[in-house]
Amino acid sequence: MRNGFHGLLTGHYTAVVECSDNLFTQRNGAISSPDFPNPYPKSSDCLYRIELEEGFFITLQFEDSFDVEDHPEVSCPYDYVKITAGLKEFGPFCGEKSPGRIETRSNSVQILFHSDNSGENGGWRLSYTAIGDPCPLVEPPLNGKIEPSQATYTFKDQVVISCHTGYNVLKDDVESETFQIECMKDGTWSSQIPVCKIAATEATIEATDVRTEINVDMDQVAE
Ligand SMILES: [Ca+2]
Repeated sequence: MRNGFHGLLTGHYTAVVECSDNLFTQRNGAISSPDFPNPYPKSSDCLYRIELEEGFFITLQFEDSFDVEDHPEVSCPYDYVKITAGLKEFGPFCGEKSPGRIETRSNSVQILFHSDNSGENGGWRLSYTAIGDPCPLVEPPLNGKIEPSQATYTFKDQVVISCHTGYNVLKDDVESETFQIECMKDGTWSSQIPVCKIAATEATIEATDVRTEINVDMDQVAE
């Protein structure tokens, strides 16, 4: 046990741990207190930022092993984890009960971890994932198929539509072998599904623009 008033005083402690420049931009990741699973350093203010493209929603999952110094009567006066996600705030968290799963519904999350100048506690670790809203299920066109086939498609997922042999993809009066659509952040597809049209029996040979370009920049030829 510790002196009850000890950490309640505002002190001018110098942070001894460099942990305030942590930017995460991947859709999945793991974040922990410094030195985890060993006790975290004293007198630290750590800022971890997760910044993703708008349209993704970040979910945090704290591991069960959670140990941040607390106080039986005062809420997290010594050490704490605080989370800000857009206009929402979660925490402060301390004690030995893991915050568990936090669905922030935000593409931008800041995790602040503060420790005072005493105590020995194991700290915390979380993993995060980010996913966007789902787009409506897509059905392949008649005589065609879509790839990849998934139960759900969410923001950034792409689908390629192609047609069976003897058919071409027809989209906006243009025939092609495949057509790609993407699930957008508002949960709609970038384009409607094209149709599959019977390929013309007479081969239409378009003049191919064959150009031979010799691009030698004489200035850059050595010697
Ligand atoms: Ca402490």
